[in-house]
Amino acid sequence: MYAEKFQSSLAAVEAAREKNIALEPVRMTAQQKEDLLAEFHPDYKQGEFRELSIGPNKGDKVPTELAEILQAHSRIKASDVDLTKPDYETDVLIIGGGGAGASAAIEADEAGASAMIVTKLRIGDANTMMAEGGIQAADKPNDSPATHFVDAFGGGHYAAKRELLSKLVCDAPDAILWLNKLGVEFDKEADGTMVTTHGGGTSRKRMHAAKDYSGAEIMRTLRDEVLNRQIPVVDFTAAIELILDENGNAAGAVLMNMETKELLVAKAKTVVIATGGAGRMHYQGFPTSNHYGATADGLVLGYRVGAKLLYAETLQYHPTGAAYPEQIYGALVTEKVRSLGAKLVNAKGEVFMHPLETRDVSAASIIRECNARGNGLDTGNGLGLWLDTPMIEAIGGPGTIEKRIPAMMRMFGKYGIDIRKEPILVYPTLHYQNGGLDINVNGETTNVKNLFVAGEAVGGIHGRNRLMGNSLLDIIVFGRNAGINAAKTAKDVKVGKLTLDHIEKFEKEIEAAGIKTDTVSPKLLPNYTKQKNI
Ligand code: MEZ
Repeated sequence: MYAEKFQSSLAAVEAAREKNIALEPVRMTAQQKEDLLAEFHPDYKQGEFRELSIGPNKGDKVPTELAEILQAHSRIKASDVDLTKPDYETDVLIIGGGGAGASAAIEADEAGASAMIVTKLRIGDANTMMAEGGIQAADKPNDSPATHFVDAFGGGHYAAKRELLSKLVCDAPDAILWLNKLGVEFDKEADGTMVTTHGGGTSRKRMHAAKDYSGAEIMRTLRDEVLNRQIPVVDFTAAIELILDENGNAAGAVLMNMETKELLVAKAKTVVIATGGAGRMHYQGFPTSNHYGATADGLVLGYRVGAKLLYAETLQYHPTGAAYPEQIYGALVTEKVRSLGAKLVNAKGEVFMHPLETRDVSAASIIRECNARGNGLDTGNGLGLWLDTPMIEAIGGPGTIEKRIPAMMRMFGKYGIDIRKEPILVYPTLHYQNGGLDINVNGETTNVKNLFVAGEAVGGIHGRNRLMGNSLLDIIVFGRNAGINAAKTAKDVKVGKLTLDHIEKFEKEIEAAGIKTDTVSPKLLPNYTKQKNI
């Protein structure tokens, strides 16, 4: 049920629906996209970025909020912990309990290494769980990894590291088989063929899904596998500092019990950072679709020991975050809604763009439309415009929404909005960190040995913009890859004397650069109170 103030606009949307369904919106030209992004995409707002004064990316610009935590004090001094008596010893230490961390743990275990997961919340409390629309893989006869590569490379503005993107698309069909074998209940036709759909920027239907809770279904399966294998999981325990050995190689982490604040030492032959994204940094004041723990911790941990970042200045604003009602402000409205036929419509009931442009272009287009006088609506939370969900039933027939996107129907249904009959209000929401730590094709950071990274904490796989469904894919492909290579590397590693000397070195850099800050990092949890540094 919508408030009175929306009724005349709703009537306009309804009146135009039949005509809008038949409409074939034209795609933008490359030049139109460039101009649009430069004027309206948040990544292009120069005033929102700050140059780093210290560390391996000194001189690079990153979001102001990220600069603040990258150039912050450690939560500890080296003298706070006794490195000679580790509380845990393992071959492969995996920091993060989402899809990438779980995949790494399963493969490290499979390779015969001892693996251990530490996570500041619980295993599965991660962005993987929040992913809805699906996972890409070119496994149909009309498709190929080469075509998948071309789509993703173009969508990412030709900036992806080619060897990483190539691995992503070539390993994708096997990733689907692996998940299917582990027990993921993908949507299938009666004959067992996987149901696949389009996403923004895909030239073939290659989105595999479990309705619109694909991430939850994948995470459920991975978590079961980790637990069945009896891989140790230390939950409610955050990694707050990496430990190096005397040779400068990664050799473990200082952990902090989230409740008691007790400090613990984990010694390892190799370390995998799989800490996920950064939506809870709320860059530029945006709401987020991300999990509560998405605070860019891995970037801080890696940066402080000298690991380089790649494209840390590029973020993804998912075009369709819920803009109304307030209780779900910023929550993800899956792109699958548009894959199934819903179009974006302004306050006057006009279609203003092709619904499946790539995400950065779609988000910028929505922002432009909302800013144009009379075309956006004041939702009470900010601006928004309509995503005309009843089109889905008109195109696919009654029952399509309940069958294909039941989570969306439930989410809005709780607030009295029946998306089969009424459109929904949307606006871009902070969704994904395109950039992250720079890795090679084995998943190891390019400049700190024995330090691996997987999942959203990696930069460079997708370039400067990611296509839908390539993130669930990358956590599997690069999670598995990191687990396999971290286990293999661990076989030959002799860990030297453990040190935390980098903490003091970093402090000196802060001082020498004249940085005045009270901030400590990693942030670990968002701060929705007036207190500082919780
Ligand atoms: O890849 C994603 O971010 C994704 C599948 C999101 C969605 O719209 O469902």
